[in-house]
Amino acid sequence: MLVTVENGIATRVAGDPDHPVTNGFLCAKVNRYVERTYHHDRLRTPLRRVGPKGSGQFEAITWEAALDEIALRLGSIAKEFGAESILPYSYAGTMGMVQGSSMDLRFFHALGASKLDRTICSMAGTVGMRMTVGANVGADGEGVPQSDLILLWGTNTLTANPHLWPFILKARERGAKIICIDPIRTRTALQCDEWIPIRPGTDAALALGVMHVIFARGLEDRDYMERFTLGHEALRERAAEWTPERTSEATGLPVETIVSLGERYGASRAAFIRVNYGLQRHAGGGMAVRTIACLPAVTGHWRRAGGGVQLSTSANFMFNKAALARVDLGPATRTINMIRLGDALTTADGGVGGPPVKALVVYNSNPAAVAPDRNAVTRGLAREDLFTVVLEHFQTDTCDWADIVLPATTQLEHWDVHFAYGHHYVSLNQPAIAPLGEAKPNSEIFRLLAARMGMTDPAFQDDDLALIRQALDTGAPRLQGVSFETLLEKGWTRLNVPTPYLPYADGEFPTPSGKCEFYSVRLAEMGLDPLPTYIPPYESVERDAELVARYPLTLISSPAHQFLNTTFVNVTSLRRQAKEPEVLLHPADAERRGISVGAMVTVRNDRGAFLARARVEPSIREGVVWAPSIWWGKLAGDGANANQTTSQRLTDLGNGPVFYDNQVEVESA
Ligand SMILES: Nc1nc2c(c(=O)[nH]1)N[C@H]1C(S)=C(S)[C@@H](COP(=O)(O)OP(=O)(O)OC[C@H]3O[C@@H](n4cnc5c(=O)[nH]c(N)nc54)[C@H](O)[C@@H]3O)O[C@H]1N2
Ligand SMILES: Nc1nc2c(c(=O)[nH]1)N[C@H]1C(S)=C(S)[C@@H](COP(=O)(O)OP(=O)(O)OC[C@H]3O[C@@H](n4cnc5c(=O)[nH]c(N)nc54)[C@H](O)[C@@H]3O)O[C@H]1N2
Ligand SMILES: [Mo]
Repeated sequence: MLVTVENGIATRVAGDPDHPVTNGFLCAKVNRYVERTYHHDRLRTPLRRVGPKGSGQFEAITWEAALDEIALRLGSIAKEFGAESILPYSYAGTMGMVQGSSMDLRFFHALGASKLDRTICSMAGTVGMRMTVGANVGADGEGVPQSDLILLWGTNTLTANPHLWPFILKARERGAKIICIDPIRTRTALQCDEWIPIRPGTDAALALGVMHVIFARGLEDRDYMERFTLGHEALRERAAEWTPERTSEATGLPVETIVSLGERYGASRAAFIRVNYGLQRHAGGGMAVRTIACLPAVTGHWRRAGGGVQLSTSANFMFNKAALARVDLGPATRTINMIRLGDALTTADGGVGGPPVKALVVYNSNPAAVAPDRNAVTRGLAREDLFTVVLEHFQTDTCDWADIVLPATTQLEHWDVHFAYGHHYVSLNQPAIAPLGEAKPNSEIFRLLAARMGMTDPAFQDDDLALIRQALDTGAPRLQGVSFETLLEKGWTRLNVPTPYLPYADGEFPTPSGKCEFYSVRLAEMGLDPLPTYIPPYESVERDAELVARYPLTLISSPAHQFLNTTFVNVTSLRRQAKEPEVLLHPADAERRGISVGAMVTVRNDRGAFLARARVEPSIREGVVWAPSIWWGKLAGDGANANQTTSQRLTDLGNGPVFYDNQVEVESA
């Protein structure tokens, strides 16, 4: 991202035209980063609560007063209940190593606070990849122009990852077909050659059905399987069970669709499968990703540029995370899964044993809106005896529950270094403007807090530039040639991998066996099916017919085009485009309920409810509804959002969230 600065004021942001992936353009949201940065609601001073909890009434205080109060309260809570009663909470506000995974972690480690298992986004799929190919490393998007078939599988590319699109268009120019597998006909599906409206949570069944067709037609690459995979005979037997008829029953897709997909995938030479995180937000999300990840090893597509599966490229960025986090600064402690925040705040033992959570320190996250089972989270945040600190740009839903709010700098105002999860370039984030008001970088805030709390280890003296150098200081071959100096030169540097990068062209899978593990000993040891398998959603006819009878619609609350999780919801121009909370229904589902276009409806289940304006279009699978998300509760008419209805249950692998494994009913309000 390039920033134009005039007289110390940022006036424009633009994509770097020289960057091979950014390619001169930014996404719809980040295009508005200047508007967001100078928004009249930007927090400019520390704040202390003056009204009742949740009222959002604050007074401005000095940094001295804020830091003194936090140090005093955390100190006395640690003394009375043990430091594990303090819980940090952070996630994707910034994913920079300096502002999200360094001084903050050092501080909480030295304090002896509970650790946070940061699972809310990607863990099911990440573990699914690890168990299969060995790491969350997949095909290179820069190979896509050489693909002859593209499957956008559970991903809304034009919204969530638009920088992949130009590569897809190049492949299309050369004759590649693009297929979108998604219960919703998203703006991405509209641009594809074909839309496969799968029943949510059944992708593993579809992948097994595709394998069935491949084996039945003899379209597999035997040589690749024999040399580079483990358990291909067992996989062949498993796939044999997944006839197109059985697959059709599980996925709700016609037999012909399954056969045709299997034949085309099997006949292609270098199919690119972009799975993303949307499809793993179901009970069997880990297995779903694992099963799909087996496909290019069955057909040998990993051999060729443009072939393979990409969930992420992130594991290629082998930054020196241990040196940044310094877990050695403190004692071993308990770990709390961030998805279970509702439980953690409303039980006497944090939900996992040990002391109650008495202090919550939030940064880079808006848990009052993004965490599942929002009613439980809110009950927790409302506790009079909970001391809550939030580091933020804006007074979010979470800030409303805080005792102290601290103003943080934005991307334009601080240093950082970034990994990526869709490409292979390290980015340096240089400050373009001075911090607004009294805002400080997260790193500086935790440095100051460490000093206030008497933490004298030299690790707390490192400044942001030292932290960037430490992040890059590793022996990892893929980071060779990536240094602070090379990054300063043009802002970004490609990892030390070829273009395009073919991670598994010659096997070399980083698994225990060195092969792609169709059969996984590790999964067997965990008591799970060692072979790819279909695990139905929790809230499905297969597992809970009674619940599905009461709540027959599956709610998907994936991102609105204009929002980045809850970031940007308060940016006026973007919220205007998003209009108001909406829910998309299939005409047949709307008719059955007497719901007409534009009607206000209640979306509800046993966990909670929210209001939305009905959109009625055939661009969604029957039985599925879509609420573009994630709204700030307080910017929605009823103070509610989709997470009112989502559950704290966990996925099969990685203890991830099941946001879209969520049955609801919709009725006129
Ligand atoms: N504009 C925008 N871009 C973003 C984000 C954002 O909030 N806004 N968030 C960023 C983040 S943090 C992430 S993790 C990524 C997420 O980006 P994606 O991985 O693309 O994930 P989602 O948007 O959650 O879901 C993508 C699609 O999966 C579909 N889907 C849901 N369930 C299933 C299923 O069971 N099977 C199949 N086949 N499809 C299913 C949904 O209908 C949706 O269209 O995007 C990043 N980019
Ligand atoms: N229902 C439903 N829920 C979901 C999802 C979904 O699809 N549906 N998606 C899930 C996913 S994939 C994810 S990743 C999570 C994301 O959940 P979060 O990580 O909480 O992401 P955001 O909602 O964007 O909130 C990030 C906050 O960090 C702040 N921030 C940004 N930069 C900085 C900084 O430098 N310093 C400080 N102190 N603050 C900063 C922003 O102002 C913003 O308020 O939500 C999850 N929740
Ligand atoms: Mo995410």
